[in-house]
Amino acid sequence: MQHLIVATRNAHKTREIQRILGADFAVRDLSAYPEIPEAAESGKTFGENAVLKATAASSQLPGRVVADDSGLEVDALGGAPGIYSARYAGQNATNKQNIDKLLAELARVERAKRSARFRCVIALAHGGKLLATFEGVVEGVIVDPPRGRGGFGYDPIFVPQEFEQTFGELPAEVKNRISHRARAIRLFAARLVALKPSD
Ligand code: ITT
Repeated sequence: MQHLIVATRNAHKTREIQRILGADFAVRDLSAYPEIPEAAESGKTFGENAVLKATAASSQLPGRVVADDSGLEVDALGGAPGIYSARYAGQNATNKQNIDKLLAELARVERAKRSARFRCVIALAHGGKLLATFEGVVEGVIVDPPRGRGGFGYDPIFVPQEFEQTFGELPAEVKNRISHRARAIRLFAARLVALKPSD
């Protein structure tokens, strides 16, 4: 059994990462460490923000720490909301408020031009030092109105390529096989095999 701390306060991410990694891993997140302050996400890319979160948390925690920075890039909006996905409609915005804003911005964009992708960068750190980053992407399109109650965030408006249903409608097993997060986490898990036990 491998123990892993995910430097997130988003329980949806934690659950997905646990399911993607499977029963060989015991995953905990920062809900077990309320004393650790929230890292400032001041980077300009998913990678920079993932590194900031992972190194800040791992300087205060034992063992390996990973952080996930992720979001949705909509081509017709020049890649927005991108790194601002969680706070697109403002600090503390709800998923519904973010989705409503995105669909309003896309109102005049024809269906054929609604391509988008989810991107996830996983940063792995130990003792405050970055060890590696891993990136995963899933391509798809934005649909309106939202469909399905599964997943979180923008899942009800994202249909992955080669599927008809949104991530909100697809079973969690399917999302966790093909998602941006699944791809980044699988690269991470493959690298773990090559790391020394002390890393
Ligand atoms: P932490 O920083 O504590 O990890 P967060 O939710 O603030 O949690 P991010 O800054 O990485 O994390 O923002 C990610 C946002 O991108 C998330 O809140 C969703 O709005 C969106 N997002 C990321 N992955 C997603 C997914 O799998 N499905 C739907 N939306 C997703």
